Amino acid sequence: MKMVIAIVQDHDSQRLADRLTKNDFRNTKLATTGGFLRAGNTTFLCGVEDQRVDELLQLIDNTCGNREQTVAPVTPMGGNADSYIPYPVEVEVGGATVFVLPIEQFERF
Ligand code: 2BA
Ligand code: 2BA
Repeated sequence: MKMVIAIVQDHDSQRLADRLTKNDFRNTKLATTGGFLRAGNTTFLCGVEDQRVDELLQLIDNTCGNREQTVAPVTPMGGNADSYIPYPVEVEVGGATVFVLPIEQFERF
């Protein structure tokens, strides 16, 4: 058995929770904060049989993997308009940080 710890953006968390449950991956969801940006993110703990680890990682990647998103331009509120981009741009969003740990013992009391 392995413990998969996945840190994902809040934006992806509801979708990931739904898909985990739908695919019978038992999980626990924690509200967490990134140390660098000090912004909220979501951490999933998922204890899973060894043979389903790859399937789980694939599911996380498909749900939270980096993807391109078109962002509409935002009109600058005064100040420096030099960097203003007047057209939609593609930016990279999403992503997941995942750790896979061995479980020494698993009990349910
Ligand atoms: P929940 O996910 O809200 O699950 C509550 C209870 O619902 C579970 O109790 C179990 O009796 C039932 N249940 C959950 N998923 C099920 C499923 N796919 N099919 C049938 N019944 C299901 P517990 O097993 O005592 O778990 C209590 C809490 O411990 C869970 O709350 C979850 O937060 C955590 N947990 C359990 N197994 C986990 C695992 N493998 N990985 C991560 N967290 C786990
Ligand atoms: P990511 O590397 O995708 O990390 C997203 C979040 O995942 C992190 O949020 C943190 O909560 C968690 N995380 C990443 N690596 C971890 C690790 N080794 N152990 C435990 N948790 C980990 P934040 O800390 O707020 O970071 C947000 C983003 O800022 C990072 O995205 C990365 O692109 C950037 N970043 C973080 N630390 C950096 C640094 N020291 N220098 C430059 N950029 C950094």
